[in-house]
Amino acid sequence: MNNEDIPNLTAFDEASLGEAFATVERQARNAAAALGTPEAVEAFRLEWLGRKQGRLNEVSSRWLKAAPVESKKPLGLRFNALKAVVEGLLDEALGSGPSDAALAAEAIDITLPGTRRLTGAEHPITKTLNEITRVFAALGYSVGVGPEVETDFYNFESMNFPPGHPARDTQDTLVVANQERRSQRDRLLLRTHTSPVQMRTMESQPPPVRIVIPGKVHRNDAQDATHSPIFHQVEGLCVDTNITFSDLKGTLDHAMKALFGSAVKTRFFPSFFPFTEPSADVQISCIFCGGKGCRKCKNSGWIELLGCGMVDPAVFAFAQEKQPAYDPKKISGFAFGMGVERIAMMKYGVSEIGQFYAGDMRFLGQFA
Ligand code: 2NM
Repeated sequence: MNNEDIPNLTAFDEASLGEAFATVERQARNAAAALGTPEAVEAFRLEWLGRKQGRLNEVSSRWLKAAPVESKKPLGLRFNALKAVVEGLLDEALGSGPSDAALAAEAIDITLPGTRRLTGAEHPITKTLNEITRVFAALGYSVGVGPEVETDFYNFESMNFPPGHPARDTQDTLVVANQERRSQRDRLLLRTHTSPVQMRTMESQPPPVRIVIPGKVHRNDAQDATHSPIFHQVEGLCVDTNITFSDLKGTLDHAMKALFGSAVKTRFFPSFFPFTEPSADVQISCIFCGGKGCRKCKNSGWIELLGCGMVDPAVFAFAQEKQPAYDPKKISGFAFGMGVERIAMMKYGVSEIGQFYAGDMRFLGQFA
C-alpha cells in the first residue's frame, strides 16, 4: 500500500467525509490485522504514524488543505478519531493495550456502578475478647498467650484434674492421634481451657503475678445453638501475698460493671472446679430487664456468666517444682474464666453461636 491509495476528497458534506474516513480506517484495520512480526509492526507504525511520510500526515495535509473553512472543524474531529483508532491498533499490535488517546476516544458509560472498596472491621468475637482483656489490662494485668496443642500435664495434671476425671476422656477432649508410646503426662491434646498458659507463666516467673489469657480452646462437644467445639475464653490469674476472696469479688464486680455498665450487680454461688478451692459461679443482674425478671433470665433476674475461685494449693505445688516462691503458706491467689462467645451473644443479642463462624457478610457487616 502506498499514499496513492488515499481517496481523493472532492466534496466535504458529512456523507462524503464519512465515506472517505471509513475507507482509510478500513485500510488501517486490514493492514493491522495482517501484522505478524515485530518488524512488520514497526513498518506499520512508520507507514501510518510516521512524522514526515506517514499516511495520516498525508491525509491531514491533503484533505484539510482542500477543505472549505466551514468543513475544517468536522474534518479535524474525524481526523483525531481516526488517529486514535490507528494508535489503538498499533498498541494492540505491540501488546500494550489501548493508548491514552484511544481510551479517551471511547465513550464512558457513567451508568456502570463504581468500584466499592469495603472497609474491614474487627470480628465480634475479637472485639469482645479485646474488650474483656482491656478491662483487666487497665487494672495492671499483663496479657499472655500460649500453645493450642498442649500436653496432658499442662492442660490437666498440673491443674489438679485427677486421673479418672471425665474431662480427660476423649469423649470431652480432642486428643492428638498416635500418642500411645508417650507417658500420660506428655500426650498431646487440644487445650480445653487457657489455664495451661497460667501454669507456664508461674513456672517462668515468681509472684506477684497478674495476668489474663485470651485464646481459642477446643472441646469434643456437638455443635448446637449455644455450643461449638471451638470457642474462646479469657482466663485470669492473680497471685501475691495476702490475696483473699474479697479481692476476687471486688475485681470481678468491677470487671462486670466495666463490661456491662455500672448499674450491674454481681452475686457469687458456691461451685466446684478442680483447680480452685473454694470455687464460685458468678451471676450478674440481668442486663435485659435490670433484674425484674424476663424471658432472657428465665424470670430469675440473674444471668450466670463466669467461674472463679481461690487457686488450689495443689496447683501451686506444681508451680513450686520450677519456682519455689509459689509456697501456699506464703502466697495466695485467685483465678477466673469466662466464655467469650457467651458474652458476645448476650452483648449483641445473637441467638446462634454458629453465626460467629459462618463468614456471612450480612451478619458480620452489622458489627462494622
Ligand atoms: C475457671 C474457673 C475457675 C482457673 C484456674 C486457673 C489456675 F491456673 F490458676 F489454676 N486458671 N483458671 C479457673 C478457675 C478457670 O474457668 C471457668
